[in-house]
Amino acid sequence: MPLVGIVIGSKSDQDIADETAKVLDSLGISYESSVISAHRKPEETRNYGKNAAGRGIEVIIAGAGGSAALPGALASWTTLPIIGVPIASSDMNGVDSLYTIAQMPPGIPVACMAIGLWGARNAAYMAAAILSLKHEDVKKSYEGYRQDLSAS
Ligand code: RP5
Repeated sequence: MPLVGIVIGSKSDQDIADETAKVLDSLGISYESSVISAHRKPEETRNYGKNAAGRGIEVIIAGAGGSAALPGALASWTTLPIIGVPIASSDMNGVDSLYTIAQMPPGIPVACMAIGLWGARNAAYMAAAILSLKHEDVKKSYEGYRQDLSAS
């Protein structure tokens, strides 16, 4: 059963999901990947958010571009930690998505990463940090990565 659910708002966001998946693979963290649009597939968005915890998902990474409702919409259906990645798919180059994801009103938080590939990578590391609180194997691989980073 995967620990992390990667969700993107469109197939056109795939490079962001791939970048996150690459980091999760390098840390040995299990994940699943889905394409669900908050505005084109509202029912699927609800079902994913409602059922994720019951399926064993512990962290959701949600990437979306434009007026990026997906991370907040998922957060409205679950108390799992949601990590949002703003994607530069519009003429505003992701600043629109950054503001959308970061500016969640109090009570329904979304952790907002950097725009684009940096954010995609950091979303995986943030997931690792959260999972490290409970999973000793993840803690070991994430701490190992941090030590290697420091040494390099
Ligand atoms: C958002 O709108 C998606 O996350 C994507 O970044 C952007 C454009 O989507 P497409 O028109 O390429 O499907 O919903």
